[in-house]
Amino acid sequence: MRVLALGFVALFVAAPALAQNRTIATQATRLEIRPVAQGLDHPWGIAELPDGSLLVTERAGRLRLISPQGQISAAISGVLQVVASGQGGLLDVTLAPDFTESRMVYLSYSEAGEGGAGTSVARGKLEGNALTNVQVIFRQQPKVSGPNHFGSRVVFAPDGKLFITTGERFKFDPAQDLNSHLGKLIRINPDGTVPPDNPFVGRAGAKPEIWSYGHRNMQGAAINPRSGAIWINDHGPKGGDEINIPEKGKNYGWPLVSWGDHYNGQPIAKPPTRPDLVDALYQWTPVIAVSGMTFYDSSVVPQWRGHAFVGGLVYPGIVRLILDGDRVASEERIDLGTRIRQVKQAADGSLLVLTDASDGAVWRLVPAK
Ligand SMILES: [Ca+2]
Repeated sequence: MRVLALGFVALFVAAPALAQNRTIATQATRLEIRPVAQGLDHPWGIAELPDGSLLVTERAGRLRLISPQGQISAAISGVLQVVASGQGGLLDVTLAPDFTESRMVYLSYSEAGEGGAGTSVARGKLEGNALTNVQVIFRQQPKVSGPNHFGSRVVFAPDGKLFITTGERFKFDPAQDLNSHLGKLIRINPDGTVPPDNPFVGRAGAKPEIWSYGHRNMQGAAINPRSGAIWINDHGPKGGDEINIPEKGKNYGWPLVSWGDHYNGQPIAKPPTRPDLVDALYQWTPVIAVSGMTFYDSSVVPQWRGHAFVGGLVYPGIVRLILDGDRVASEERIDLGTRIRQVKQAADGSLLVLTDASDGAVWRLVPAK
């Protein structure tokens, strides 16, 4: 026990002094914003361990463990080399559903290789302050030049399959090319093999890992606990951020159609959808610049139960999507005063958010007493 306790202390470095708690008004409840940790360089992904500690990625390529008391560990060893440029770097972190036994952690990141860079996913076993037996289970092909549109979230479905959101690397047309992983929702087994019931298995000239296509840059995804389906959010161009519930084999339209227009002012064909494509479930014009996503399934704030939350980068806060089944009935904007990279419900019914800054923070949002 003594050795373990010493090891635990050695794991954590000194934490900077935290900002003060503050409270804000929302429709359901007054919310207290409690800083948990700060001094993180563009934190991107967060996963809560069974003991209440938090794994957080920093986009520059570091994975940190944050104790329940807010102490930040030294960088965890074993994380693979990332391309930390533009929107690329170390991105999402997700625990295996059997983490308590397996200690397996999944990381998405931008990886260099022939042609440039692409989104990859690796997994490894968390042992103390190290990831061991690290193995790459997915590599987006082809790798291309440029620092934009890597996606990416990594989400386990209730059936144990792994969804990986990607981006089209700011290359537009490849989102429609089934022989490319760019702009696709990927579905694989946790070991990287392809489930035989994926929609394009056995089709010549198509990548078998593809679940759905015609996506632009999906930086948020979550499983709706009521339906078991994956929901994603996708950055639109100038206008047209989207929410979709991607179905097997379907085409979500980018860049053939969009609710927005190209940044250079060039219009995109209207109407924003057509019969052979799936229209967005919900869209924002002007954009909020969607980041992460979570579903709220706790009784701590009963008015939020069954609703989704989406982070905003341009809109500085989180948006509550008030759902009626699979329809977005309305939204509530909760201004947090800064760019938000991820929002995730914690086991205790609070919301954890990551601020997007070079001095980024983890905040916990709880009903004020
Ligand atoms: Ca679309």
